[in-house]
Amino acid sequence: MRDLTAVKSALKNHQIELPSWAFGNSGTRFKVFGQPGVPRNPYEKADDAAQVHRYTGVAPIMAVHIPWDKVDDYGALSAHADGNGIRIGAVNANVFQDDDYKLGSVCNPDQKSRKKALAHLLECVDIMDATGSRDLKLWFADGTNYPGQDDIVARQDRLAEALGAVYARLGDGQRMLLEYKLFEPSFYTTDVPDWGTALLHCQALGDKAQVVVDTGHHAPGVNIEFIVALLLKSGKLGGFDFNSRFYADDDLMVGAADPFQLFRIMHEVVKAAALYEGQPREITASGALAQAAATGASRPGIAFMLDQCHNIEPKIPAQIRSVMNVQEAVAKALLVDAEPLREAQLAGDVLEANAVLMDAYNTDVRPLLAELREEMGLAPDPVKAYLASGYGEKIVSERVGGTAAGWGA
Ligand code: RM4
Ligand code: MN
Repeated sequence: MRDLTAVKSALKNHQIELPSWAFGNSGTRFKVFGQPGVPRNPYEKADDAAQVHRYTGVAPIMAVHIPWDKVDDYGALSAHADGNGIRIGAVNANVFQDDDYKLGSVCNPDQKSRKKALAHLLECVDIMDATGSRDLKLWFADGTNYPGQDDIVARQDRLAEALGAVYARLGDGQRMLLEYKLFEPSFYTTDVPDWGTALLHCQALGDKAQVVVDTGHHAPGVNIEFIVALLLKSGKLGGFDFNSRFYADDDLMVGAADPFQLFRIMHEVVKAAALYEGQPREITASGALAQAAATGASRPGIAFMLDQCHNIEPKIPAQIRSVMNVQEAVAKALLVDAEPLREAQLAGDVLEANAVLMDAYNTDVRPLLAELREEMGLAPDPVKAYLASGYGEKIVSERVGGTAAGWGA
């Protein structure tokens, strides 16, 4: 797509979802370095998330994590977000921080622990009803540390049973997104370690169950865009948790470690016309999605979420930077000249096909994005505009007393 008006319009429609937990304190198992002015409750997290949207114009959604974001009145939280120009997004369940989950949550050999975990997952759907959220995001820390510790297949059966019960509870327009992760905290087996396992469960469940790809949850060197392409083709890509990693699940700012990988991922998304719900299809690819597009069947929107922690950098500008990094990758992906690329591919012209792709990647899209922001009535440099706003100083002086929110609290 080289028509710049179309590129800009796609960029305006593409929305990014922010994690509430990115605004609280976080760290490693060695040390959490507290930052002054961090939110003390979910309402203040929504205030901070709204700042990111205010300066980028494309991040009007904040995901919540339960119980970290537990409030008495979710309708009130939703209204508070709404009053700030954003809305509550995915509800992230947390079945990994309770003593009862030492041997797992829904896969635990002990039925009492399994029941407790399931009750929490169902409670998260109640919260979705109150907040109007579309997505329930499920990540399980379940697994084992030693060979023989538990039966791999029995654990899968327990997982399927719990997922089935949650699925049955989903209302119209609600989805469950199943997230996989290679290892950690378990070191021998993980019960949802990869996209194959997640896909099998989602396929068995039905249309409302989809896979979420956290970019930090793979072994080094895994070709993530391949996974993305196949999930898109099968209509089973529900969303992303974007972040960067150098070694394991580092949760650094997306696009910081490997902007080229992010571009390659977004290239697959753009090819599938999946940047936003109802995106017109520019080129016809093969497979289920192309057929769906041809018959006018609507594709469910993909959730483009960030899942990051800002341990040493200031949090709000780091989220703004992350949104900008995603936008840059999307802009470059939109600039890929689809027709010449396809011609080169069909002609077997290896070098030309690669050159077409690299040409888009090597384009400096920052002027285009600055122009886009000005068209949207925003400052061309969101980080600079935020820093000049005085909001950072304001929260440091206002948020005194109380307990700072943190990852895990
Ligand atoms: C997990 C997973 C989940 C996120 C938590 C905080 O590793 O990525 O998506 O909710 O971390
Ligand atoms: Mn994640």
